[in-house]
Amino acid sequence: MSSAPYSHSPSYRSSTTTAPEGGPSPLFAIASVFLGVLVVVLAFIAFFMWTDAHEARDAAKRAAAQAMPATGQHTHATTSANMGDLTSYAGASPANAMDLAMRHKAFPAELPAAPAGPVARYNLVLKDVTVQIAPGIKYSAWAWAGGAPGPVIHVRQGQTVDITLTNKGAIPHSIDFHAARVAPNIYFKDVNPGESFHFRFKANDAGVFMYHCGTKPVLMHIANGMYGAIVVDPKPGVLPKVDRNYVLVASEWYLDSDGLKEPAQYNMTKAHARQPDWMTFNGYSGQYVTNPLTADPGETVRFWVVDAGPSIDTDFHIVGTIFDRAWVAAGLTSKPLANVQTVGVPAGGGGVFDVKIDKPGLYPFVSHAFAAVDEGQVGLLKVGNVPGTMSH
Ligand SMILES: [Cu+2]
Repeated sequence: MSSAPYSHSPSYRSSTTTAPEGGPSPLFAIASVFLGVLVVVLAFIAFFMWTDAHEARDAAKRAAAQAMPATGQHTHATTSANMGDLTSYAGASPANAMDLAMRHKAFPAELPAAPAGPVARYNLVLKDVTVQIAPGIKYSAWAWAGGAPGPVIHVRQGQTVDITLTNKGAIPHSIDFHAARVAPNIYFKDVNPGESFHFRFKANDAGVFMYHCGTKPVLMHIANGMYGAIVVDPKPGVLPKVDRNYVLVASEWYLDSDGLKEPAQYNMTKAHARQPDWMTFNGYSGQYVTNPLTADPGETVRFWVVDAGPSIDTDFHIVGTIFDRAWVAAGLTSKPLANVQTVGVPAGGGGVFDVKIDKPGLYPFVSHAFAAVDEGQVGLLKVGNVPGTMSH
């Protein structure tokens, strides 16, 4: 795209520099008549092309209208519902926000142990639940029995993942595992309210992957809290040993009200505009600022980061240090980047980051796209026994 002005300017210059000087010659007059005819012919061609395009557009509109019922009741429900406006509720907080923040029980970021044996069984329950996404901010979520994100699933490469998905919500939902190589129409199918669905897949690819509800409109189901992370350990010896493992799921929230008195609901207009009110790690704004993740000086810490989106990337960075190793896109079979400052994790993607910090202190981890920090995508890694917390 940026080369367009350069490719245009030489031809513009050459046409001006070769224009005839002085009075018109007979040859120039003939050329003018010819050009005049050509313009008329071109105008006709353009008119017919426009007519064709117009008809094609009408046909596309008719096809889209016919396709509408097939996309399900949810699309219909959301288009007829109040879509909301772009009024921002970022930073809304009650008078006792600090007290609430201190009392909030943080989502456990420590990577849980992978189950032993050849099969890892998980029961996942989808539920309509009111969650807190920031101190004093309530949100009507479609999420999991424990809120959003869903439980961290941890398996070993080659293990069979055995999933039972139970839908205790009011509308159909589904689950899409990015770690699976399976036919989506069979495995990621909609599960009706009150029903369960059981399936298995083999975790053949190591890494950290997103899982999410894939029911339409997917934007709304993810934005409402239906996402989580699955860690697939590679074979022993592939990754260097570390002292601590933390899992962070980045996401954003789009609100139709401040959520202080009544739970806020999803706002489709903001979601389409990609203008969130809150952005979080593990579902709650700044929860690891008041409840920092910890490490001892000299330890190596591994962060398994998934960006659930639904639409905004996270630019992962730890203030005051540099990642010793970064597996971009979590492809653990390739060589990691060494000594990098900030690595983008795309919406729907993951990354693995190793960092060794020798000096005691409070090290903020952020999405360095700083609007994300203002909206809550920030936490602290507390290295050593240092007092207090800090905001960044
Ligand atoms: Cu859903």
